[in-house]
Amino acid sequence: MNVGLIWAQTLDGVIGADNTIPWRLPEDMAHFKATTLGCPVVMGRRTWDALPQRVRPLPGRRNIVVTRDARWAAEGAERAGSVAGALDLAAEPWEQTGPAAVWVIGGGEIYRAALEYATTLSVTEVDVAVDGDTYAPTPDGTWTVTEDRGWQTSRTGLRYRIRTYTR
Ligand code: VY7
Repeated sequence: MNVGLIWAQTLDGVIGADNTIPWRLPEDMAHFKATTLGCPVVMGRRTWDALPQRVRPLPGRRNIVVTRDARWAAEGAERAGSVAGALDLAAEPWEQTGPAAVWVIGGGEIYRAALEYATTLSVTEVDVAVDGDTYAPTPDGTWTVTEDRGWQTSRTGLRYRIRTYTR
């Protein structure tokens, strides 16, 4: 099973501020949905809490939430005590066969713990300057950019590009 990480960041690497994403980019949300639909998604408990109630759980995907709190439970979510445990859960066969890929969808603490298991990174770079408190990991020399759709302009006016790293 391939393990992918998917995030959107500013050029400085900011992914969040006060448990929210400090910009609006509908094209990136569409990319996120198209990429993750049908695959299990792994997220931290803070990211789960940050999802709007109307999209919680994210529809059409197994939602696996990482928390150290053994008593935590939420409708539509499965709990795991660690990222490794979440990836084990995600690998279990769902219908006939196991999933081709699992996507780790955040946040910062979970990306850092999951990076060692990952073979794919989908990184949306947003040309915006915002103050943040949560940062993306920096891909090291083991990663190469294997897809780059180039800079685009959102209908919101923000410039962004979506790149894929593999190793
Ligand atoms: C998370 C939402 C947040 C706020 C409002 C709506 C990349 C993104 C994430 C996470 C963007 C989100 C949503 C969007 C997805 C819809 C449901 C509504 C769906 C990430 N590159 N971008 N993110 N939803 N991890 N990586 O917007 O969700 O998928 O069904």
